[in-house]
Amino acid sequence: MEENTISTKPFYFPKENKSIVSIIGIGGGAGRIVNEMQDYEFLKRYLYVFGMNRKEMEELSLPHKYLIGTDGLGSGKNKRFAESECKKTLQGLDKIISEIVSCFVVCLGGGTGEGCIKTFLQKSVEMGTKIKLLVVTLPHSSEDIEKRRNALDLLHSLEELVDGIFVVDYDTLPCNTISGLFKEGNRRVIEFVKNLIGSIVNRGILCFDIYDVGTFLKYNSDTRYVEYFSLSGDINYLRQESSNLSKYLPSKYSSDDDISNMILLITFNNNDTDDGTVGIFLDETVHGIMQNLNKESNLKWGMYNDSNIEKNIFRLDIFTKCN
Ligand SMILES: Nc1nc2c(ncn2[C@@H]2O[C@H](COP(=O)(O)OP(=O)(O)OP(=O)(O)O)[C@@H](O)[C@H]2O)c(=O)[nH]1
Ligand SMILES: [Mg+2]
Repeated sequence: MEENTISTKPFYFPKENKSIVSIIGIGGGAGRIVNEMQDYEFLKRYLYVFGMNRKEMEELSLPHKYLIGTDGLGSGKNKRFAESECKKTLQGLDKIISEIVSCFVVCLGGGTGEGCIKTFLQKSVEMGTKIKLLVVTLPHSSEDIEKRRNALDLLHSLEELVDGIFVVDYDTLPCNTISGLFKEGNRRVIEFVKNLIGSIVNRGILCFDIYDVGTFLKYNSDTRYVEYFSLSGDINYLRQESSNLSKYLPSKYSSDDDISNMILLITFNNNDTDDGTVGIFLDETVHGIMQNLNKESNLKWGMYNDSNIEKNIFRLDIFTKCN
């Protein structure tokens, strides 16, 4: 059977999947987001999509896509139906869910994603996956208040099954149209996944490993929610911005002191940027960030090369947890 045709049988799985990472989109919106992640060559091999709507899935170009249920006609917005179809076709999921890092993407608010996510997560817990990440979008209030409330309740009930959660809340995005919201939602989910997974699987100048991310997620903080933002510019700009990082965090955090855990990824053009500039940048910006953080906070940093970045420009990808 060709892998890029959607199977009418419940699932088709490759025989061997020893991948250290799997990124799994469940439902229509999540499927489109994960499909878009193919733009990044290094992510391609980790991508999987599951859905119930055959027509929607035919529009995706990624090779590993699987139908939940047998008819491909959708969930009818019925979470219970989606859940029971998902449970029936669970066998073989252990070939796709990685035992090392599994990242599940769901756009909350629909029948398929909301109906199936718990089953996937429970399977991952059963398999003993070391790092279980959940990335969700929350429906906009204008879509339906009740839908949003249900999504928040479901999200709360999933907390105990995962190590880390990243939320893109449509109510907080600066967009006026639904298509604008979805575009920005896609972008934010992709940036988060690309940069966090990239820090593990890409070789850097000063690298990160899975246990660094595991420590960030599991220790020194009671929350599972991760905040993420990115800053990019020259030394002067970054020195100034990094002196008050809390302005990039949700308003419930009042100062850099609230940050309990941080992963700082520094990316620049190592072939072009002068060593002296890198040294000053590290001394001033990175050291400055460390000094502003609470003494008990746990900071891990890594350095990566990107030859597409302009000379003497640095990008900081910042993941934080706040208590
Ligand atoms: N970022 C983004 N969000 C989307 C997109 N499509 C839908 N959404 C959001 O995702 C929510 C759920 O929609 P779907 O992903 O289609 O739902 P589903 O899981 O496929 O479930 P059903 O369609 O009910 O079977 C919506 O309420 C929107 O808020 C998309 O293409 N991009
Ligand atoms: Mg859908």
